[in-house]
Amino acid sequence: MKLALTLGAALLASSAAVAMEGIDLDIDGDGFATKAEITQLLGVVSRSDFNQLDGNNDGRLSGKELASPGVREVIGRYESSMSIVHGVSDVDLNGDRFLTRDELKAQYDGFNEQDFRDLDLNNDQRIDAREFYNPASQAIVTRYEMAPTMDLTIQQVDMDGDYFVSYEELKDAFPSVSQADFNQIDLNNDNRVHSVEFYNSQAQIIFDRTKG
Ligand SMILES: [Ca+2]
Ligand SMILES: [Ca+2]
Ligand SMILES: [Ca+2]
Ligand SMILES: [Ca+2]
Repeated sequence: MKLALTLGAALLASSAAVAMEGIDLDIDGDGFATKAEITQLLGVVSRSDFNQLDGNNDGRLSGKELASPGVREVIGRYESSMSIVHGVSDVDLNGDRFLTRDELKAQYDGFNEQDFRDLDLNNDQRIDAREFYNPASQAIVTRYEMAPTMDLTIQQVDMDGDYFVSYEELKDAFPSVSQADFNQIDLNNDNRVHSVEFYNSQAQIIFDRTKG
C-alpha cells in the first residue's frame, strides 16, 4: 500500500497528473461505462472497487454513478498503472465529447496540423474518445503537456510501436544508458517506459547525459 502511494506520488510529481473524470470512462458515449471500457482506461480494476461504484449492481456504471465523487478516488488508485492518462474532459471545452482543433490548441500550445491528422483516424475533422484514447494520441498530447520543446519523440525510440520504451529500445537510442538509469526513468517499475515517464524532466536529464 505504501509502495503504491509512493509511485502514484512520483507520477504526479512528474507534472502530468492523470486527468480522467468519471464521464471519460464511458468511451462510446452510450451513457454507461462497462467493465470493458473501464479496463481499457484504468487497467484491471478490482471487484471491490467496481462494486463500490456500481450502486445498483447491474454490472455497469450509469451516468449518475460515474458522477459520484467515489469515481475520482477509484481512478486515483490506478494512476500509477494507467497507460491512458488524458481524458476527453481535459480538453473538451464545450462538453460535446468531441475535440476540435481549437479545443486542442487551447489546451496544448502550438498543437500542429500534422498531429491533428495523426489523431483524427477517420478524417472527420474532430477527435472522438476512441481516437483520443489511442496510445499514439496519448503519446502526442503527453509531449505537448510535458516537454513541448524536446526534439526527440517517444515514437523515434519506440521501435516496435507499442508506445512503451523497453530497456533495449532505450539502449539503441542512448548507447551509454545503464539499467540503473532505465530503472530511474521507469517510475512505476513495470519495466517499460510510458510517454509520461519518457517526457518527465528526470528522464530528460538522463537522455542529455547519455546521448551520442
Ligand atoms: Ca459506454
Ligand atoms: Ca468539444
Ligand atoms: Ca475523427
Ligand atoms: Ca513504466
